[in-house]
Amino acid sequence: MTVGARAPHRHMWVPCAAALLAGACSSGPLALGRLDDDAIVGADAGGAADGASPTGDACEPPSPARDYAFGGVGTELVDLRGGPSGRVLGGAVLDGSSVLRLDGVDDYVDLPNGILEGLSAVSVAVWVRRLGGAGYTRIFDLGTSSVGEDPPPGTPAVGRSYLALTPSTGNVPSGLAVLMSADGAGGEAVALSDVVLDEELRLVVVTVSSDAVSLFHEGALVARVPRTVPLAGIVDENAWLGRSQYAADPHLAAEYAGLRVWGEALADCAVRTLHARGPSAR
Ligand SMILES: [Ca+2]
Ligand SMILES: [Ca+2]
Repeated sequence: MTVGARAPHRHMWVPCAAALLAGACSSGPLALGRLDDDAIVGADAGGAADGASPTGDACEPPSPARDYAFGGVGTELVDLRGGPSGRVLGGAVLDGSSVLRLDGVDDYVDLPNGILEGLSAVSVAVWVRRLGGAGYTRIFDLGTSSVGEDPPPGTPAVGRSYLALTPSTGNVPSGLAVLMSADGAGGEAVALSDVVLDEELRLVVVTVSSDAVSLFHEGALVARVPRTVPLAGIVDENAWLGRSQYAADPHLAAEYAGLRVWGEALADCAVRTLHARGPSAR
């Protein structure tokens, strides 16, 4: 069961007042976020909203808590912030190109446990190039399964608790979506969009505040729903890129060029700044 599946709606403009004042956002046009009418839960639902900072610095992304480097060689995904490394598994390797390619068969990245531990808000930014594949693949999936940590390949398992980002689902609209649950599929809440990832490198950002779950594509807000699942209810012992807690979901074929995590919900405008600067800027 999903909560929040909705019928299609109108477009709306998402203002960037702080960016205009501070000149800190993209020099491009204001972002057009495509939102459902019932997905808007308040002007500051995403955390520190545009215009929230009297000093005009809401557009400047804070330093991330974790910042994984895809420019290495081998199977160790180093955290530039000094935290524990992730491991690249299934045969994929970092080749020094700044891009990690996952084959969509059995490749995935196993990130350290406890990324969500102790957090009441979080943001995850991923620069990813989707290379196709079925629905319900996972750009990331931070959680655990019915058989706990590290189920061997082929072990039947379903998701128990998770914060996950998928390119497509069986919902309407069926595009890029956030899936969040502390109680399996029956307790799943979703933030849906009609964004279909093409085969270009794209920035996708998920923010979870005390009030809302927000989804951004290329700096633009594309979905925002009330947060109904507590972050504290998620056990993140399987923190994966490219692999789902649900064993039946296929692995994702994709290239990754950046992954950052913050222990807070980024302001909408800060997400646009990230997009404008690209994956190599720090
Ligand atoms: Ca492989
Ligand atoms: Ca683990």
